[in-house]
Amino acid sequence: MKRTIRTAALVLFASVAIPGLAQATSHATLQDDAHADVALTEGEVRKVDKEAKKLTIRHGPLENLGMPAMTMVFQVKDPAMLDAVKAGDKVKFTAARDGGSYIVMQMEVSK
Ligand SMILES: [Cu+2]
Repeated sequence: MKRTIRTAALVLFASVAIPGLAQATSHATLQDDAHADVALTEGEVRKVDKEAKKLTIRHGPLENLGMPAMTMVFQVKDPAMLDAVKAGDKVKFTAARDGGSYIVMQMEVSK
């Protein structure tokens, strides 16, 4: 009898705890997508590919994405970003993840 009660309590706990966990996870994802209060990261444009609408950027750590410094290809939120920079330009930018790709959300050219 005691054992049955304990099992029932465990099942009840699991059914309450697991949806709570799922909610916390999706909330964190939404915050990343909204990139609220994401700090600007420094980078250097290595390549501008206007046809593919992509930028290759050597970037510092992107803390919101848990990414260390590296050189990689980004898509751009606004194609006008491709006209604003050329290879060798120093930039400050924020990026977000969209499935398997990364998108420059905001970018400033450093003088
Ligand atoms: Cu990277």
